[in-house]
Amino acid sequence: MKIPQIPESDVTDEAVFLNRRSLLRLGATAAIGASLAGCPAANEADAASKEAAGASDRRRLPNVAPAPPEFRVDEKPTRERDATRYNNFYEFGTDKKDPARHAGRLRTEPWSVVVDGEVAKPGRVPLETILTPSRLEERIYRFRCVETWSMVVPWIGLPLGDVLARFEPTSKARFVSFETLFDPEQMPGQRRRVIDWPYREGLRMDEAMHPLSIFAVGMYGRVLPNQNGAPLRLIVPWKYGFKSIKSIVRIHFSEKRPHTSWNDLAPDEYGFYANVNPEVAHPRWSQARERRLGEFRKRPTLPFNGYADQVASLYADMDLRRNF
Ligand SMILES: Nc1nc2c(c(=O)[nH]1)N[C@H]1C(S)=C(S)[C@@H](COP(=O)(O)O)O[C@H]1N2
Ligand SMILES: [Mo]
Repeated sequence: MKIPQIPESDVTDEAVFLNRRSLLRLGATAAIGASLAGCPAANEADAASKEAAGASDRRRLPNVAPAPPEFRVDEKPTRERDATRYNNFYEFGTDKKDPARHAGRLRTEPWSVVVDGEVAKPGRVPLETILTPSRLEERIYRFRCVETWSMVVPWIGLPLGDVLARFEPTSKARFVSFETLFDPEQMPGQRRRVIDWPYREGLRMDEAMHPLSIFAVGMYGRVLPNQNGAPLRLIVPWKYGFKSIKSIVRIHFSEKRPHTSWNDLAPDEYGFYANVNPEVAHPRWSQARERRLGEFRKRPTLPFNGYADQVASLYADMDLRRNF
């Protein structure tokens, strides 16, 4: 096992924390259904050769409503290649290139989501049912990882609030949480316990119901590539990227604040709220600036990732330095 040297370029990496931690543990213990499926690559070699050819075999999503102005940033989208080849999806490995290499083996069809907790209509819901009543919409959002890289992505999805409302949360539901698939056969990164799998994230109900929050099923006009969280992921653009949980199989409503993966791992480094905030530094690096994928120079990070006008009121009575 390699002792993790921390190269300068890696100091903002979420994985650095995990490497330290798993070393410690080692020391201690042993030394739209068919419509969304596109054509998943049969195996990794296949996926790799398609990737090398630069071909996108992902299915184009028809009949997508264009983003209204308040859901469309006026900035050049990141190149699709960059957004789909540089990922965080630890279920497939902790290197940024691992998800694009290995996520081809994830079967995204059939897919269903378990809905439970404080809700009038619990059950196991096929993905098609989640998607059918609404028309898909494009949303062009900034996306800011806590590690300080960022991008601008044309997502395709539907308002999270519309979907959640259909399950009829009870009056006790104050939070909603989400879980990613746990299946080490398909997700080889889960064979190492870098995280207490499954990956979990959660939001306060008012955050989830906010019109900026979406379930994404596509990007750049096509279904999501597996490495970006197919077939169903969260996008909450004013929060750090780790809140935007991928490949969701469970939606749970609760009265109490849920446990969430990164907050459980290192509560002083990754808050539950995780609102993008240039004024609150991560304990190991500043959050004042960020680098867009494909760009060289850094730019200032904006409060709430540039969505302050739309979301700051959600936190009017909170101390955002304490509740970071
Ligand atoms: N299940 C799961 N969801 C996840 C992650 C993960 O490792 N597993 N990484 C998060 C982090 S840290 C970021 S920055 C974004 C990255 O999304 P992208 O690869 O589409 O850019 O996904 C988030 N969702
Ligand atoms: Mo991230």
